[in-house]
Amino acid sequence: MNVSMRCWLRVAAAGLALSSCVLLSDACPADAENLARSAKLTAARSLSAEPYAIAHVVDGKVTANEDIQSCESCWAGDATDLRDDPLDFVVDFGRPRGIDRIVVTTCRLKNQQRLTDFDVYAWAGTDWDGHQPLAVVRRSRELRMECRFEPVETSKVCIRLLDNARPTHNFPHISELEIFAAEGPAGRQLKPGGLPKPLSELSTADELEAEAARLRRLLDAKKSG
Ligand SMILES: [Ca+2]
Repeated sequence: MNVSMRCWLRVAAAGLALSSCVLLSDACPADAENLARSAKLTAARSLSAEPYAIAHVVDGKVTANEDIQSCESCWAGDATDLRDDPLDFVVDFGRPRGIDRIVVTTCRLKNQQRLTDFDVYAWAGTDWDGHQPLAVVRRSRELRMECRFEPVETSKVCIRLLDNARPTHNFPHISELEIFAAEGPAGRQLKPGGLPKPLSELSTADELEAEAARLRRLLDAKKSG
């Protein structure tokens, strides 16, 4: 792997603090149904300890601490560096649902926010729509990250965890996960195409150049827009 190229790609990707996600601090309506509660939850990699069971992300309990040595009512990922190998957290509704809002709440341990960067993708019938994430969050300092997006109809979403504030960029935590039904009809047609390859899987010069070119285009569009 070309280390300098990977570093450049990381910096370029970090600069793409896209505005597709609006972080809000207001609470969700009390009567809104959290679709994640009845969904099948699957994480690609998890910390193998009962206190961090995946069911904790939908138990309605948000971690109250700010800086302690353990995080109650959370799920946690493993020791892999998220920057090289993003961790996919999949929420499968079992049938198509119209959605337009997701709330991901993390926690802070040892004064390190345990999730700061993630993308959200929708399933497009036969594969993920990797072309256009539903939401993009970068360098968040909010523990409760609420994202609204154009309504889509999908049977599952993938939350791709990309980074946190730990120096070793691992052990991401989710304290609570909420996904809400859209009030209106779907306004965007999803297109299957697959999730973007993580940097660790870009092995050839052509793949690295293609990713660099993609990021340059996105950077140029952001600077001009
Ligand atoms: Ca919880």
